[in-house]
Amino acid sequence: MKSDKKELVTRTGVSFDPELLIKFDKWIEEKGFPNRSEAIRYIIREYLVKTDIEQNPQMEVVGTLTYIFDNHNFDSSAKLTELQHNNDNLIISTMHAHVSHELCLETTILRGKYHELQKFKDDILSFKGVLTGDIVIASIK
Ligand code: NI
Repeated sequence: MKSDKKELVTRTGVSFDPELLIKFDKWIEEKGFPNRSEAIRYIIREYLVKTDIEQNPQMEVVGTLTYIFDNHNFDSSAKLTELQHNNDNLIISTMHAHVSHELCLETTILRGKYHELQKFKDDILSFKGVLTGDIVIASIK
């Protein structure tokens, strides 16, 4: 059954200097937001969630860690696999792609406490042969 209850919103005004507003409108257009309100809400939500997670390292989160490594310059891919096995409590799934003759890309879906995911990220990204990578984390509360 559809609810007749309307979502309440509060209107507020934001002052911009013209230069910042031009840049913001350009960004809004590039990203495809339908209007400034949607863009501002998105930015605030992102910021609040990020701040909340960073201030609560024990918070249960989900995320993906994506990294590229040089398969030739790798002292042992077995060590990387061992590192993954040692963190099997965090790893939901891993996908591996051979992106070129030398390079491999892996994306790992993770679930655990924020600080555990950060530690895993640091362990992987500091590994010999890993060239670049990043983690995306989201709250699940
Ligand atoms: Ni590969």
